[in-house]
Amino acid sequence: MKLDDVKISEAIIKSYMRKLLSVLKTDVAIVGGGPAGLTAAYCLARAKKKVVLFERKLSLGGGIWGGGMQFNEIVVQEGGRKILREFGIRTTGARKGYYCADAVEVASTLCSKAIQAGARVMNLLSVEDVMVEKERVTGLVINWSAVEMAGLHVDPISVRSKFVIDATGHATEIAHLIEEKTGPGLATESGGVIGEGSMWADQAEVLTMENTREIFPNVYVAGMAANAVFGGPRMGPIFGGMLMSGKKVADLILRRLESENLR
Ligand code: 48F
Repeated sequence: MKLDDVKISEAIIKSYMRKLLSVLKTDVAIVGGGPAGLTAAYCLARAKKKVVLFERKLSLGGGIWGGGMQFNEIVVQEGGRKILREFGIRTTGARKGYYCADAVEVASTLCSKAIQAGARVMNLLSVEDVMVEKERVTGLVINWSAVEMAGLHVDPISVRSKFVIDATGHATEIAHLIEEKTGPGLATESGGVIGEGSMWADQAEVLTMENTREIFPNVYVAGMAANAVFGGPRMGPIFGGMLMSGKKVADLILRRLESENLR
């Protein structure tokens, strides 16, 4: 068959537009495609919920790829290893309780499993604001990352979602946006983003799980963003807490969706 260059363009545009139209209204919109966001996307999509994940960068995976200081290996504890196994990702036991996984295998597998489970993953799109109606978040405001990077004066578009997950990592961007726009109404002691503490992996891993919760009506925080919002310490290249936080946030939202359907 003789290839027609314009037909290639037409195929891409039609297919992308179908995908974009399908994410205008979802059950859950996830901001950030690191380990927490991707795990949440996979768990929610597997439960047959309509999920979209927006990622600013070209590649998904957030902080996974570089492992620790560019040694492309990550460490997980027992709980994280169990989740990696569910994804079919291999681990090696360097020492009991400190299991290693190949960072490239982890990033690529989380990404492909989330998409194959049915999550829509939109890379190169940045979330620049939230929609707030009657003191609850009802959706997200998105724009091309290229527009953001170039600082162009181009208005964004909006997507509606029943729930939003801030999985933006250390930057905790959605929580910051909500605080800026609506005042100190977050579910923290100060009502605002407290900010991340210094390195203390042991505490950070425990607190990541505790801090994975709803921080504003309809908005949940997961992964490193959960610690940053509540003032928990940071951690190094240990990723069990990120994976478990992604699973926890999905479970919390699934319960909410279920109870709202029963009403
Ligand atoms: O940073 P990231 O990997 O977050 P995470 O899932 O995991 C944290 C670990 O990687 C590591 C750690 C634990 O060991 O300390 O840092 O909590 O992924 C966050 C992703 O969110 C994207 C960002 O590009 C990154 O890939 N992101 C951030 N803000 C936005 C965004 C935004 N406004 N719109 C779209 N994507």
